[in-house]
Amino acid sequence: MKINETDIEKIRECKKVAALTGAGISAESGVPTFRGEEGLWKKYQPEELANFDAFMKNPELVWEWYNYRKELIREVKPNPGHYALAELENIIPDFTLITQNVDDLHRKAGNRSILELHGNIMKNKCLDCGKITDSIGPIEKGELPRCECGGLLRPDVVWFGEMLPQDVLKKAFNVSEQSDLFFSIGTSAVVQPAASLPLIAEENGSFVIEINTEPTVISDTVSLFLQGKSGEILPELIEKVWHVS
Ligand code: BJW
Ligand code: ZN
Repeated sequence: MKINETDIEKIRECKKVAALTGAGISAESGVPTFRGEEGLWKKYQPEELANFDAFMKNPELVWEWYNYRKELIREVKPNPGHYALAELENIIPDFTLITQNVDDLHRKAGNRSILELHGNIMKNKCLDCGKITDSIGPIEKGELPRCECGGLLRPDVVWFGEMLPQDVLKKAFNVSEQSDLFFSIGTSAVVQPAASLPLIAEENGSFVIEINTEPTVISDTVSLFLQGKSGEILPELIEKVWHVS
């Protein structure tokens, strides 16, 4: 990891820290990302499955994708990148984790100050009565999950063309704007409005660190781009900056 002493000092001084995470932070736990060849499920682009019209047209297909992911997510564990962010929340009293992920791995790692922008894959919402449930009873093959009112259930996540939870989004904008240190970790930074958060942080004078295995659309403008796996870079960075005797 390439980082100079001036940047280490600057980062150490920061008091208000926010971190935005995307699918890449969970990749080392075995959760596939969305974009790029390896991320695709049965060759579908995320835009083709993660939208309401696709669900209404073919709910079986969309539920098949979610059931596959839910089963996978139930089995996986947080990785050193998640644990590093949980440690950061203990080190920095004013720390907020903003995640686009729906896999709950940050909570499992120990973070408590979490803003979930795109919902949670383990929750479901009834299309008729709006009730949220986190359990679905056993379903016969070929059947769709239904609410106790008989309505069709959908995953309680945010699809393309849908509004993000407004209270959560407002808090995410506020903490990004007020941060003096902002991390953008394992996200391609293309899906709005989450992709605006690093830019808003930067515009307001925050020191923005991006951690990603590949350069993204924001890599050229951030204060520091650290290329590599978040499960390796984050523990190393915490060691260098905050583990000082
Ligand atoms: C590693 C790694 C390792 C790998 N270590 N790194 C303005 C302009 C243009 C379009 C829009 C706009 N505003 C809104 C839109 C439309 C749309 C949008 O942004 N489209 C763009 C694609 C162009 N946005 C929306 O529709 C949003 N809603 C909205 O704006 O509402 C207002 C509105 C309403 C009505 C009309 C108009 C406006 C909603 C977006 C919802 C996104 N939902 C999904 C699915 C969630 C549920 C689920 O999980 O199933 O969210 S799509 C998918 O993408 C998921 C993710 O959270 C999201 C972001 O993906 P992410 O996390 O960045 O993953 P990847 O795969 O893209 O990247 C992984 C990265 O990790 C890569 O860079 C790797 O290199 C890296 N990596 N291993 C570190 N070990
Ligand atoms: Zn219902």
